[in-house]
Amino acid sequence: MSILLSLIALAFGDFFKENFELESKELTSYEGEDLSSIYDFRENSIKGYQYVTKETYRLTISGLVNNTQQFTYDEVLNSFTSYKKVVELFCVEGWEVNILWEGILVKELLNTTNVSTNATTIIFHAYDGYTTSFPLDFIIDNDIILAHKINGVTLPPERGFPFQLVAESKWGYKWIKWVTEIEVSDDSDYEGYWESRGYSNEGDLNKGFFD
Ligand SMILES: Nc1nc2c(c(=O)[nH]1)N[C@H]1C(S)=C(S)[C@@H](COP(=O)(O)O)O[C@H]1N2
Ligand SMILES: [Mo]
Repeated sequence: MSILLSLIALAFGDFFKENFELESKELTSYEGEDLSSIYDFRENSIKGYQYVTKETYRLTISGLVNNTQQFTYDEVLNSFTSYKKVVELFCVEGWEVNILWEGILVKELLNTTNVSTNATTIIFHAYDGYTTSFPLDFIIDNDIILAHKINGVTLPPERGFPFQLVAESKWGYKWIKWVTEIEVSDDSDYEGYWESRGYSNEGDLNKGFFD
């Protein structure tokens, strides 16, 4: 039976593509550059889609900081400047999407906490238990953003609402969705969900994705 269903899915291709609802029409190009669609992502999250409630959601910044911070969704959007970037996401499974992202600078979030001088690493945690990490310098030097919009619309739950990290120049598994916590750490050897299962901790696009 499942073989039959797979054959039908193969035959119909896009017919079976997920089609969740967006708050408005997504952009198809930006400053002359063609964009992929929000529907071009393939879904392979470790625990499937996560539905985060905006009202009870908090973004926590913790670890090696002098003041731990907690922000509501609206506080994040209203207290920090948003920036736009067109960045391509490449999954190790061999697909990619070129997307207009809009979000706030992670370093501006960190600046509210007074980061300890011995911090080296930023560990991101998500609603589904997923984690990934980066050198602190990577986050600061590349103006890495936490996106709340994708192709001009609010991230739908299926795409990581409320926030997805735009880990430019890194493989897709570093682009953590449904971010709940940003932990400042001195553990440079920390390994996230896929990293602890054999994928490169550096996760650089211009290198292989296995360690
Ligand atoms: N919280 C969380 N973030 C995640 C993942 C996940 O399973 N959970 N999967 C990662 C992977 S492997 C990729 S390629 C990108 C995009 O995956 P998507 O198409 O499933 O959104 O999200 C990344 N972020
Ligand atoms: Mo992926």
